[in-house]
Amino acid sequence: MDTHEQFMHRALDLAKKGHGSVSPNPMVGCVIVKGGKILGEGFHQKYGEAHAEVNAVRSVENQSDIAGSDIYVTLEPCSHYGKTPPCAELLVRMKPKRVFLSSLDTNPLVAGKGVEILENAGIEVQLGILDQENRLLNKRFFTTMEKQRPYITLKWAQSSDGFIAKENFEAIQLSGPQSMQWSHRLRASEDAILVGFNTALHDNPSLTTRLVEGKNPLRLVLDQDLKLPGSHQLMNGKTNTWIFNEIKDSHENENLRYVKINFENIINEVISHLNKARISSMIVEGGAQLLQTFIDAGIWDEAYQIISKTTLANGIEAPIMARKWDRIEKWGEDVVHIWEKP
Ligand code: AOF
Ligand code: ZN
Repeated sequence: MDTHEQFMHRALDLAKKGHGSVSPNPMVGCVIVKGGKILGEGFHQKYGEAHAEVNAVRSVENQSDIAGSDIYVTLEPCSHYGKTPPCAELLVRMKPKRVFLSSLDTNPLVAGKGVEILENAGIEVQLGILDQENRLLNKRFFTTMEKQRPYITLKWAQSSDGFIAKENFEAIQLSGPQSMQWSHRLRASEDAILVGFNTALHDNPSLTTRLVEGKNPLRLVLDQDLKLPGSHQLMNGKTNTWIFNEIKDSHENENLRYVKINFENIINEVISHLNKARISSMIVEGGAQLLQTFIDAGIWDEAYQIISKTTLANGIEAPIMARKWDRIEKWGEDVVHIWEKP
């Protein structure tokens, strides 16, 4: 690793400290270096508050020392007046010699204008240091900016003979304890989780993170004709839930909202509501038909097929992927096929 990568690595490590408190903003870190030594550093700590560059500049006692320095930022400094003034202009005032960046900010409000401000001020800009690492870290942010939709993870468990459920939907536990832990951790890291009507009705899931520490995702359920019994877990008002349906639009209580959509175009309708609410990631947990709709439309980013040792002999067929998996893992007794992209 060269020196530039080392400092950018430090900036990325700082960025990661914002995990869980900056969404839907990106995690961003910044390091100010002079004479081979770190003069100051900072990261974006909380949504709506100071950006990484501001915190890094503030961390330097005598700000005139920043003149002639090298500044490492994991994202192109912003050029817009948002909740805070433009970071690119702040950096220009600090008169660094060079600015090193991981990735361009593909937010249309920025998209190259930050680099332009720096270069117009005579500052040398180098782009692309640890770009891939940063794009992976901020996969949710970049997906919302570039695809106008949340980052989507598909996930299901199936029997060794390819069934996702019994014909009569009788509840059956397919995945083992290790897979369950993983899926609760996944729930804690994503903003929302979607299930279809049959899954909600027959499995009566709670879709919470009760096995791990972490926030519950926004629960989303498709209930076209509002047939889900009020006694079901998804209706318990314990955590934020939206019921997509064709009948009404209303806020029932603090945690229960009905959202009217057109079921002919489910994926686009759901996505557009999530996009408006700035929900930047979603897990699709089933059932088979809903997962297959996302697979066929090619609208997803990662997929996990958890294969249990159990056989069912007949039942509801699991979703079919169009190509072979990218990675295979063993989680306890379960074999997991992972697709890293469509
Ligand atoms: C930076 N440094 O640390 C971050 C940036 O609403 P605001 O003002 O907080 O602006 C949010 C947008 O700013 C966000 O969508 C992204 O384009 C950029 N985030 N930019 O220079 C930072 N977090
Ligand atoms: Zn900024």
